[in-house]
Amino acid sequence: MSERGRRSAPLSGLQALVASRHVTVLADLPLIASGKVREMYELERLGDGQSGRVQETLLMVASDRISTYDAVHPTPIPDKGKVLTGLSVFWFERTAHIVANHLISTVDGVPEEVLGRAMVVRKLSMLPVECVVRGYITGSGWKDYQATGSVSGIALPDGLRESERLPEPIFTPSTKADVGHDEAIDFERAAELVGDRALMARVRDVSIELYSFAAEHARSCGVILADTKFEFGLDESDPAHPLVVGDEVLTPDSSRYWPADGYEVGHGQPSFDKQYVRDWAAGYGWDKKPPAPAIPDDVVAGTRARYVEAYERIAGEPFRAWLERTGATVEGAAGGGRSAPDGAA
Ligand code: Q0N
Repeated sequence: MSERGRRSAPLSGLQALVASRHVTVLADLPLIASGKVREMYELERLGDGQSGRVQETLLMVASDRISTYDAVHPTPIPDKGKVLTGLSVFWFERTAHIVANHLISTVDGVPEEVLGRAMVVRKLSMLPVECVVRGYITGSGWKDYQATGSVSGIALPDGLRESERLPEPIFTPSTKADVGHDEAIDFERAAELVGDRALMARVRDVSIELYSFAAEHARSCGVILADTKFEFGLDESDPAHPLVVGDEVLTPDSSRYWPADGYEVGHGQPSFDKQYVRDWAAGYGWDKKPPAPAIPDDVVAGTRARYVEAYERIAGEPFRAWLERTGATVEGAAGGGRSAPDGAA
């Protein structure tokens, strides 16, 4: 095909996705789900030599895409996918005493080109509800409270002000809408959708425990975890621990993190990670409707620094340590070098 023909040929659906959305195509791996920011690929069945069981596995890959106001910007934030994967793994490792999780490995079975931003995970039967826990009254919870005095059927005290800490964390599930916004539901509706009220009660209790554990840790790092969302699944091949938390956990994309410094009740709080983009977009005059505008270099750099700061504050180690443990390539390195092992020149 001529140069000209190649350029003018219509893109296939997959090529268009890759070109316009910074989606990584991994050779041979079937893409089974593509979200705003992450992709899920099917992997080979992992044979377990010990037990003779086979485990179905997936590869979850976090991109550097960023969304604000539900729209994905055309400009990626370098290393964002690695920061979010590193944070998710940090929390998976520290919350395994609360509930089992789907993480298998961030090294074995991960293709080189996505090292640092991918996880091999167990394939689960996902529950059809999003498990939101709120410790502060903000966002859609604040709207619902103002309209009804309740959130997800939970009556709250009178006179709460925007961004105020709740007397105790509340479980406010929602349904996974295919298009548009998730719909808030109460516990009973969630139990109906899941088809097992006792299981849903366990999911609620575990969600609140995960939130409380993480919020306490975050607070000690100068960060408020206002709310967060979990997705759970069942692993029928593990009868001792069938309930498993999946997806990403306690990342800035699945949570609202606020700087504790400057926290003030009575108005919305700045986002720890996305505030530079939101402030810039407001000044730029974007109407918050898609398509989202390209982000200028200085705002990209400031936002990248905030993600790295979030990692370092919460994980308590240099971001470089994550890159080194996973053998990730360093974006900044000329020619895309591997991160140097400890002690290497
Ligand atoms: C799964 N999602 C929705 C875009 C979609 N461990 C698992 N097993 C089976 N299915 C899923 C998981 C997980 N996690 C979850 N789609 C499939 C959320 N996202 C995840 C990232 O990619």
